[in-house]
Amino acid sequence: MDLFTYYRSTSSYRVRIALALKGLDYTAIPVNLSREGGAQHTADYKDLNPQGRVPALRLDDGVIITQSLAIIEYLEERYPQPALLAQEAVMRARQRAVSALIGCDIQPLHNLSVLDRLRTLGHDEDAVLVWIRHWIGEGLQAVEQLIGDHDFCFGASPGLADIYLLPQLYAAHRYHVDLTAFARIQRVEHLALQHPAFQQAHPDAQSDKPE
Ligand SMILES: N[C@@H](CCC(=O)N[C@@H](CS)C(=O)NCC(=O)O)C(=O)O
Repeated sequence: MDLFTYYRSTSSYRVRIALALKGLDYTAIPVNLSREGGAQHTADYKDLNPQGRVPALRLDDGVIITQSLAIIEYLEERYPQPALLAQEAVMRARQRAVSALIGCDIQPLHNLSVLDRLRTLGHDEDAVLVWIRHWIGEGLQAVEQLIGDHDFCFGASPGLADIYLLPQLYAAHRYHVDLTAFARIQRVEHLALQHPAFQQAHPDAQSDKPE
Protein backbone atom coordinates (compact mmCIF):
# COMPACT_ATOMS: atom_id res chain seq x y z
CA MET A 1 0.00 0.00 0.00
CA ASP A 2 1.08 3.60 -0.62
CA LEU A 3 -0.01 6.42 1.66
CA PHE A 4 0.00 9.94 0.24
CA THR A 5 0.78 11.93 3.33
CA TYR A 6 2.27 15.14 4.71
CA TYR A 7 4.15 15.01 7.99
CA ARG A 8 2.09 17.58 9.91
CA SER A 9 -1.26 16.97 8.23
CA THR A 10 -3.51 15.85 11.07
CA SER A 11 -5.71 13.82 8.73
CA SER A 12 -2.66 11.92 7.41
CA TYR A 13 -1.42 11.45 10.97
CA ARG A 14 -4.72 9.70 11.85
CA VAL A 15 -4.23 7.17 9.08
CA ARG A 16 -0.57 6.63 10.00
CA ILE A 17 -1.65 5.80 13.57
CA ALA A 18 -4.29 3.31 12.34
CA LEU A 19 -1.75 1.62 10.02
CA ALA A 20 0.81 1.42 12.82
CA LEU A 21 -1.70 0.07 15.38
CA LYS A 22 -2.62 -2.68 12.95
CA GLY A 23 1.04 -3.38 12.15
CA LEU A 24 0.55 -2.82 8.41
CA ASP A 25 3.45 -2.07 6.06
CA TYR A 26 3.09 0.79 3.61
CA THR A 27 5.16 3.19 1.56
CA ALA A 28 4.78 6.83 2.54
CA ILE A 29 4.65 9.14 -0.48
CA PRO A 30 5.04 12.73 0.73
CA VAL A 31 2.81 15.44 -0.73
CA ASN A 32 4.34 18.77 0.18
CA LEU A 33 1.47 21.00 1.32
CA SER A 34 3.74 23.90 2.27
CA ARG A 35 3.37 27.28 0.57
CA GLU A 36 6.54 26.58 -1.46
CA GLY A 37 5.41 23.02 -2.22
CA GLY A 38 1.72 23.19 -3.17
CA ALA A 39 1.99 19.60 -4.41
CA GLN A 40 -1.67 18.92 -3.59
CA HIS A 41 -2.67 21.26 -6.44
CA THR A 42 -0.73 19.49 -9.22
CA ALA A 43 -2.65 17.75 -12.00
CA ASP A 44 -0.91 14.44 -11.19
CA TYR A 45 -2.04 14.52 -7.58
CA LYS A 46 -5.56 15.66 -8.49
CA ASP A 47 -5.82 12.62 -10.76
CA LEU A 48 -5.42 10.59 -7.56
CA ASN A 49 -7.56 12.79 -5.33
CA PRO A 50 -9.74 15.35 -7.13
CA GLN A 51 -10.17 17.25 -3.85
CA GLY A 52 -6.45 18.03 -3.71
CA ARG A 53 -6.03 17.02 -0.08
CA VAL A 54 -4.18 14.36 1.87
CA PRO A 55 -4.38 11.58 2.89
CA ALA A 56 -5.04 9.15 0.06
CA LEU A 57 -4.32 5.43 0.27
CA ARG A 58 -3.39 3.45 -2.87
CA LEU A 59 -3.99 -0.26 -2.48
CA ASP A 60 -1.73 -2.85 -4.13
CA ASP A 61 -4.25 -3.28 -6.98
CA GLY A 62 -4.19 0.48 -7.67
CA VAL A 63 -7.51 1.36 -6.04
CA ILE A 64 -7.38 4.79 -4.38
CA ILE A 65 -9.25 5.55 -1.16
CA THR A 66 -9.54 9.16 0.02
CA GLN A 67 -10.79 10.71 3.29
CA SER A 68 -9.14 9.59 6.52
CA LEU A 69 -12.35 8.11 7.95
CA ALA A 70 -13.03 6.05 4.81
CA ILE A 71 -9.43 4.80 4.88
CA ILE A 72 -9.53 3.92 8.58
CA GLU A 73 -12.90 2.16 8.26
CA TYR A 74 -11.56 0.23 5.25
CA LEU A 75 -8.51 -0.87 7.28
CA GLU A 76 -10.78 -1.87 10.18
CA GLU A 77 -12.94 -4.01 7.88
CA ARG A 78 -10.06 -5.55 5.95
CA TYR A 79 -7.72 -6.07 8.94
CA PRO A 80 -10.05 -6.40 11.95
CA GLN A 81 -7.36 -7.05 14.57
CA PRO A 82 -6.51 -5.23 16.72
CA ALA A 83 -9.96 -3.65 16.64
CA LEU A 84 -10.19 0.14 16.62
CA LEU A 85 -13.91 0.09 17.41
CA ALA A 86 -15.51 -1.44 20.53
CA GLN A 87 -17.69 -4.56 20.51
CA GLU A 88 -20.61 -2.79 22.07
CA ALA A 89 -22.82 -0.52 19.95
CA VAL A 90 -23.17 2.41 22.38
CA MET A 91 -19.41 2.46 22.96
CA ARG A 92 -18.82 2.45 19.21
CA ALA A 93 -21.23 5.39 18.89
CA ARG A 94 -19.27 7.28 21.57
CA GLN A 95 -15.98 6.61 19.78
CA ARG A 96 -17.49 7.82 16.52
CA ALA A 97 -19.02 10.92 18.14
CA VAL A 98 -15.65 12.13 19.46
CA SER A 99 -14.01 11.32 16.13
CA ALA A 100 -16.69 13.22 14.20
CA LEU A 101 -16.46 16.18 16.58
CA ILE A 102 -12.77 16.45 15.80
CA GLY A 103 -12.90 15.48 12.13
CA CYS A 104 -16.00 17.49 11.16
CA ASP A 105 -16.23 20.33 13.68
CA ILE A 106 -12.62 21.23 14.54
CA GLN A 107 -10.06 20.25 11.86
CA PRO A 108 -11.95 21.64 8.83
CA LEU A 109 -11.98 25.08 10.46
CA HIS A 110 -8.19 25.28 10.60
CA ASN A 111 -7.37 23.44 7.39
CA LEU A 112 -4.86 25.23 5.18
CA SER A 113 -7.25 26.25 2.39
CA VAL A 114 -9.84 27.54 4.89
CA LEU A 115 -7.20 29.70 6.62
CA ASP A 116 -6.01 30.96 3.24
CA ARG A 117 -9.59 31.96 2.44
CA LEU A 118 -9.73 33.99 5.69
CA ARG A 119 -6.48 35.71 4.64
CA THR A 120 -7.88 36.44 1.18
CA LEU A 121 -10.92 38.03 2.83
CA GLY A 122 -8.59 40.45 4.61
CA HIS A 123 -8.01 38.89 8.02
CA ASP A 124 -4.47 39.36 9.36
CA GLU A 125 -2.38 36.64 11.05
CA ASP A 126 -3.48 37.69 14.57
CA ALA A 127 -7.14 37.32 13.61
CA VAL A 128 -6.45 33.97 11.94
CA LEU A 129 -4.74 32.72 15.11
CA VAL A 130 -7.65 33.86 17.28
CA TRP A 131 -9.97 31.94 14.94
CA ILE A 132 -7.90 28.75 15.09
CA ARG A 133 -7.52 28.83 18.88
CA HIS A 134 -11.23 29.50 19.36
CA TRP A 135 -12.37 26.44 17.40
CA ILE A 136 -9.73 24.08 18.75
CA GLY A 137 -10.31 25.22 22.35
CA GLU A 138 -14.10 25.02 22.13
CA GLY A 139 -14.00 21.61 20.47
CA LEU A 140 -11.52 20.11 22.92
CA GLN A 141 -13.58 21.41 25.85
CA ALA A 142 -16.44 19.22 24.60
CA VAL A 143 -14.10 16.27 23.97
CA GLU A 144 -12.90 16.57 27.58
CA GLN A 145 -16.52 16.03 28.76
CA LEU A 146 -17.16 13.13 26.39
CA ILE A 147 -14.20 10.83 27.02
CA GLY A 148 -13.75 8.43 29.91
CA ASP A 149 -11.73 8.53 33.11
CA HIS A 150 -9.35 5.65 32.51
CA ASP A 151 -6.42 5.05 30.19
CA PHE A 152 -7.16 5.95 26.55
CA CYS A 153 -10.33 7.83 25.49
CA PHE A 154 -12.58 4.82 25.97
CA GLY A 155 -10.58 2.13 27.70
CA ALA A 156 -7.34 0.27 28.14
CA SER A 157 -6.34 0.13 24.48
CA PRO A 158 -6.25 2.86 21.82
CA GLY A 159 -9.19 3.14 19.43
CA LEU A 160 -10.78 5.43 16.86
CA ALA A 161 -11.22 8.41 19.22
CA ASP A 162 -7.53 8.30 20.23
CA ILE A 163 -6.58 8.15 16.54
CA TYR A 164 -8.46 11.43 16.05
CA LEU A 165 -7.46 13.08 19.33
CA LEU A 166 -3.66 12.82 19.18
CA PRO A 167 -3.30 14.60 15.81
CA GLN A 168 -5.71 17.29 16.98
CA LEU A 169 -3.52 17.80 20.07
CA TYR A 170 -0.46 18.10 17.82
CA ALA A 171 -2.28 20.98 16.05
CA ALA A 172 -3.31 22.46 19.42
CA HIS A 173 0.36 22.62 20.47
CA ARG A 174 1.35 24.02 17.09
CA TYR A 175 -1.06 26.93 17.63
CA HIS A 176 -0.31 27.26 21.37
CA VAL A 177 -3.78 26.38 22.60
CA ASP A 178 -3.87 26.19 26.41
CA LEU A 179 -4.70 22.59 27.39
CA THR A 180 -4.15 22.90 31.15
CA ALA A 181 -7.89 22.68 31.99
CA PHE A 182 -8.23 19.35 30.14
CA ALA A 183 -7.03 16.69 32.60
CA ARG A 184 -8.52 13.70 30.78
CA ILE A 185 -7.16 14.81 27.44
CA GLN A 186 -3.71 15.30 28.97
CA ARG A 187 -3.89 11.80 30.48
CA VAL A 188 -4.68 10.27 27.07
CA GLU A 189 -1.93 12.27 25.40
CA HIS A 190 0.66 11.21 27.96
CA LEU A 191 -0.26 7.55 27.51
CA ALA A 192 -0.44 7.66 23.71
CA LEU A 193 2.88 9.44 23.29
CA GLN A 194 4.55 6.46 24.99
CA HIS A 195 2.85 3.96 22.65
CA PRO A 196 5.08 2.71 19.78
CA ALA A 197 2.36 3.04 17.13
CA PHE A 198 1.73 6.68 18.02
CA GLN A 199 5.49 7.31 18.11
CA GLN A 200 5.96 5.75 14.66
CA ALA A 201 3.10 7.86 13.23
CA HIS A 202 4.19 11.13 14.87
CA PRO A 203 5.02 14.08 12.54
CA ASP A 204 8.55 14.25 14.01
CA ALA A 205 9.22 10.66 12.85
CA GLN A 206 8.27 11.32 9.19
CA SER A 207 10.88 11.41 6.43
CA ASP A 208 9.34 14.55 4.89
CA LYS A 209 9.71 16.61 8.06
CA PRO A 210 12.10 19.45 7.18
CA GLU A 211 15.47 19.48 9.05
N1 LIG B 1 -11.91 15.30 5.73
C1 LIG B 1 -10.62 15.06 5.17
C2 LIG B 1 -9.74 16.26 5.46
C3 LIG B 1 -8.48 16.24 4.62
C4 LIG B 1 -7.71 17.53 4.80
O1 LIG B 1 -8.29 18.59 5.11
N2 LIG B 1 -6.40 17.44 4.57
C5 LIG B 1 -5.59 18.62 4.70
C6 LIG B 1 -4.34 18.31 5.55
S1 LIG B 1 -4.81 17.80 7.19
C7 LIG B 1 -5.10 19.05 3.33
O2 LIG B 1 -4.73 18.23 2.52
N3 LIG B 1 -5.10 20.37 3.06
C8 LIG B 1 -4.60 20.89 1.84
C9 LIG B 1 -5.29 22.15 1.42
O3 LIG B 1 -6.21 22.60 2.10
O4 LIG B 1 -4.88 22.69 0.39
C10 LIG B 1 -10.01 13.77 5.77
O5 LIG B 1 -10.40 13.42 6.89
O6 LIG B 1 -9.20 13.13 5.10
